Amino acid sequence: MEITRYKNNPVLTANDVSFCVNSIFNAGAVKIENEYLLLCRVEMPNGRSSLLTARGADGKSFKPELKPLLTPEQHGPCKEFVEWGVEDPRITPLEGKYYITYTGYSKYKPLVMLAETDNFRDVNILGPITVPSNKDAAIFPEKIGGYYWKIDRPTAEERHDMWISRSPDLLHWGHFRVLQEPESGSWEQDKIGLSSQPVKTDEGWLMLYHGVRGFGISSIYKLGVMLLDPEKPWKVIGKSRYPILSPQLDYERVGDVCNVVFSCGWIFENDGEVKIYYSGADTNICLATTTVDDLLARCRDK
Ligand code: BMA
Repeated sequence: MEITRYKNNPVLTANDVSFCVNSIFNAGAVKIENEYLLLCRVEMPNGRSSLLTARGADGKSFKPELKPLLTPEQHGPCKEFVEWGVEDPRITPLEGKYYITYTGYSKYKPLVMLAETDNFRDVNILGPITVPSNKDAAIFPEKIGGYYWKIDRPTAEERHDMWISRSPDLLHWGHFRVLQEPESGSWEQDKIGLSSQPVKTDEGWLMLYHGVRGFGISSIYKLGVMLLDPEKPWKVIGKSRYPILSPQLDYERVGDVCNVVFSCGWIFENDGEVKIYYSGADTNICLATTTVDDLLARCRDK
């Protein structure tokens, strides 16, 4: 059975934005004290994306700010790597700050950018933390074994595996290892990539991922969940056998890219509920809910 969609989906569409955008989708998510914050990708009329903050008090309704938090233009010396847009942010709370990993898109192909913020009003852009081609990255929310860790998806030579690496300072990365390959002959056989930032649970690091399979002339994007060893995060110790969410409703099937559910973030509530923010058809922002217990049980269903 799939996780529960919010009955009033979508929670945000282009009509909710006060300036002209083609679409709003693929939002990073974080709860700061009692405020829910989404950092949303907005595709501007010229087809290039910026990142826009939206805030809300209940996790179900959001008000977008009047202007983007991060645009390609404000990237100074890194501008050439993001000239075609900034996309798909993931947010990790770490050592009292929020680290945003996002895709910089340009003629050089996608790469992973890192920025830090205290409050989502001012951002400090730290620069690229991969070479192209790479995307779908997030940092772990604490050091493990004395290092920072990140997951990403290099796409060299047309392979689409998830990788993990470590760093002493968040800027210099090494000890690269393959974390997970797509499972042949299944719903994720063409490619997989990290979706949400990893979150610590009693059983290990939980994270969402997306899996893609081509059908006829198009592809279907679905969501799954994975569990990583608490001390050895390069070891996958559990993985959902079936997708936890797949495109079924009109707002997931029809849009700029049809048959897509894609997530960049989730929020863990104190009572065990998990709010998963996802986008349907690269065109809106939606909410689905489940619990930590349910996600852990799915990871045991090998
Ligand atoms: C991925 C990314 C996402 C997008 C998804 C589905 O490769 O480009 O931004 O949501 O494809 O189109």
